[in-house]
Amino acid sequence: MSLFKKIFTREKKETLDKGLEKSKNDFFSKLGKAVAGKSKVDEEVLDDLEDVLVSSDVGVGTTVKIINRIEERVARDRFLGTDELNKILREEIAALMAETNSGEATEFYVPTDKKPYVIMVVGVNGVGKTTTIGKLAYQFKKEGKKVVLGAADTFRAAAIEQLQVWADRVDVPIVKQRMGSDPASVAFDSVQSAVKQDADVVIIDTAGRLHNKVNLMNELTKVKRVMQKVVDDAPHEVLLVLDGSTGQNAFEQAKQFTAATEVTSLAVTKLDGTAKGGVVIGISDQFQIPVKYIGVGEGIEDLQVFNKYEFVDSFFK
Ligand SMILES: Nc1nc2c(ncn2[C@@H]2O[C@H](COP(=O)(O)OP(=O)(O)OP(=O)(O)O)[C@@H](O)[C@H]2O)c(=O)[nH]1
Ligand SMILES: [Mg+2]
Repeated sequence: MSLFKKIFTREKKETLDKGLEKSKNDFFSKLGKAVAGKSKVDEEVLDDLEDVLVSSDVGVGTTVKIINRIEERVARDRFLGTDELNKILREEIAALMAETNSGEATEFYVPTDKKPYVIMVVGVNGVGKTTTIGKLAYQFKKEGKKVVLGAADTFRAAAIEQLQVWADRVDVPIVKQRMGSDPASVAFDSVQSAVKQDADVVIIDTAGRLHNKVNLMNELTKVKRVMQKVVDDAPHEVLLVLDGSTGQNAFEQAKQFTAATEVTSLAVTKLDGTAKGGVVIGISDQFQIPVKYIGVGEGIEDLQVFNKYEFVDSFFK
């Protein structure tokens, strides 16, 4: 590993540690209260632990799995001290996460067998789609990739301007039309432009706000269909962005989107400044679709490739 890589990895870890600070403080303070004055992990401690996990946005389904695992350990070992609970939780959550599809990668990566690799970014309004696209473009460019952005959120003039700001900041080309124009037409132009420029990756922004959910899903389907006229297996990735700070709402959105349209990867944003970071554990466990990226701040460097081992390590440090 080069010296640069080592420094970068340490910085990544520090950003993650800092981003998860609130979630960790909140979780361990609740856990501390749950075991206060108790030396043994018993039925009551497990009940309280269940409440702590649920109220930390891990989600009911995943919480039940974690509690079951710990119950098995309690049954196996005759005496389990509350002083060991932290270590046990860490081990059981790590074991549970190891079984998920999420978080195997450690670095930003664009597959080279698809050129251009087409990423369509979806999600409800305000979750961090445009910001995530800007941060991704920055990372891909840093890897030496040729990136094109497509402003297919034509619902608001400000949405196009915001993507333009990111395109300028990262210094990558953007394809756009006027506000109110057909998003599918912008997506078509974007993919076509990427092909002409021999780009490695094209990232398409879409609107999250439409008159209703059915309209939104229909439009996303149309955007997909139209870009297939240029690259027949596009989009190669449909990235659903979820706002981690909304906790259980993020869960709900993931459920609704994955039921209505094909989603192939997830990004969970705004993990900094929230106590709901546990939602990443639940989302990784409950969905077959991998969590690929996490947002840990508003800055250009504040998007990380989600790695479950690093995440658990940071959470229980
Ligand atoms: N703290 C923090 N803020 C974030 C993060 N990601 C995005 N944001 C902020 O969230 C707000 C909304 O982000 P956008 O990228 O505009 O979200 P969007 O999904 O494109 O929103 P619409 O275009 O309105 O649908 C902005 O103020 C971003 O700076 C993150 O990881 N951490
Ligand atoms: Mg946007």
